[in-house]
Amino acid sequence: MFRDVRAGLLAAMTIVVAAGCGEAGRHSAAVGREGEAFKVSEVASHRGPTVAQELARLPAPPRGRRWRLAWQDEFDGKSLDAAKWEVPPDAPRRGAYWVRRAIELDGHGCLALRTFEEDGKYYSGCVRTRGRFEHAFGYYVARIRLQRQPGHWTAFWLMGSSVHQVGDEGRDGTEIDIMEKAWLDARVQHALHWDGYGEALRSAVEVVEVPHVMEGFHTFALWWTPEEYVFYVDGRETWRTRAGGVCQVPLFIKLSSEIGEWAGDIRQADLPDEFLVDYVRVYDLVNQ
Ligand SMILES: [Ca+2]
Repeated sequence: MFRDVRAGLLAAMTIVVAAGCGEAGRHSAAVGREGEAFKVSEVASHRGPTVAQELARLPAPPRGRRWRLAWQDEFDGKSLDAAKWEVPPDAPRRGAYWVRRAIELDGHGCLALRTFEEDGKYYSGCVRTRGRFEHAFGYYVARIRLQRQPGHWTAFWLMGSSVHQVGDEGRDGTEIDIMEKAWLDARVQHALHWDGYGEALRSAVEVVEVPHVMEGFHTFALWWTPEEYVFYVDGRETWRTRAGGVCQVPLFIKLSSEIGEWAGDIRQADLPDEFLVDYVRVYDLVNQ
């Protein structure tokens, strides 16, 4: 994914800390920018929300419309569902490698993308829904526990082949980075890239601060409409933009970990490290 760092408006965010993937764990209350405490989780088991619970928390739909689940993977099985996800062929990626053996289900309801070192070479992984689920508009959400070590960055993003086309701004294809995490502090990046990756490349980037984002699981989401993009962390709006004219074509979902200096020095990392994804869900607006 293209990397372009711009210091952005810092948005103080609330947190939801909970152990995930079905494991019991701790959770804690959080205080938002306005000082109000938010109820953390009504889920006694400390699991993430069910679809029914999440539906009740989604942003209010426009009048006469309601949300309906369009696609999901809860990662509850023993192996990655090949009907939902494509794994790119093992290949070099930015001086390291994306390999299939970096990808597994952890047996506790999560997809694990592992970053590891062998014989001085570094490996990480990527999965994508290309050719399986390519979709325009809707509410895209993933529940994630971020990496712990420096030198690699994780991302939940949308991509399509038409992003490489130059012209018509981002309407004919935009890389939408719902979450990029290159830092081990509170910063989270949202980004849009369009008109290819050459001289015509245009980008819009927002960096927000999410206290305690490095602890436990958090949801990262995008509400993509024909008119605008709205980004969320833990259900709280973090960025709203129409940059690039808003993509009007279907995109596929990607989850990835990449090695690079943007995220620090991988040689300082205590490996293996992992990036856990409890679920990815996509909701559509439909008529009531
Ligand atoms: Ca799960």
